[in-house]
Amino acid sequence: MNQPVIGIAAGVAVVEGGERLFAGAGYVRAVLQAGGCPVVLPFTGGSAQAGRHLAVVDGVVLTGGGDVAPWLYGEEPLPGLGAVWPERDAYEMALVRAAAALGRPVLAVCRGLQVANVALGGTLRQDLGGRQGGLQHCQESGGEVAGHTVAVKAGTLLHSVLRLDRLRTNSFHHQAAAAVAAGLRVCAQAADGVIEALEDAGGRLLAVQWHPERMVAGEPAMLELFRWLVNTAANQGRRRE
Ligand SMILES: [Mn+2]
Repeated sequence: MNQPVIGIAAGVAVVEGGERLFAGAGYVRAVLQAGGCPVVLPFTGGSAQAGRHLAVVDGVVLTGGGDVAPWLYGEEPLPGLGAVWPERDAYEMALVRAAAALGRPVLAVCRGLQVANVALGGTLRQDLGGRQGGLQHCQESGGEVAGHTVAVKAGTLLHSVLRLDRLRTNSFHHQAAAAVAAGLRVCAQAADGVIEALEDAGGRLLAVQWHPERMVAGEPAMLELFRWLVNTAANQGRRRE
């Protein structure tokens, strides 16, 4: 196939009272650099749009953003929970399930890992903040700066993509996966045990808790995640006549 089309799930911000849907330029550039054709997927039409969007894209990037609503994994809100945006949660969870049903590849980043885990039946830690013995997972430094170390498990898809046993990543999350969804497995962890990456057994979902799109310039392995997505989309995307 020529250039696979990669849908980038839109983020949301309120600017001067107006709701804006956007894609971080880092995701767009990383998809382009990996050989894909990026398009932005708005969540506004709700979960019904997810299937239609997958009819026009070959692969998906789930992007960073706010917290996942805890009632989606059966919990009440705890004091450390941040702002939630239920409309975005509903769309992205439908997108994950529809992509899994169709076998379309998904690269899930930061919040995207949390969305994917919840969509497939897992749960989250609502707030890592201040845990005894915990590492700094909300770094003060910029996204291009590598923070804590992540250990990558041998024999995993992630290991075959990164070709590294360990790497230092940026870290901008205060939530993390708790119970891992059936069908997913842990493929990387930080030294404090926090889950830093998940993957599915079928090789169609890679989810990382860090932001690879912000480290592409300084760490070549980060682009490999986007290359995996684009190459898998070229093989597993929409059927071409
Ligand atoms: Mn982290």
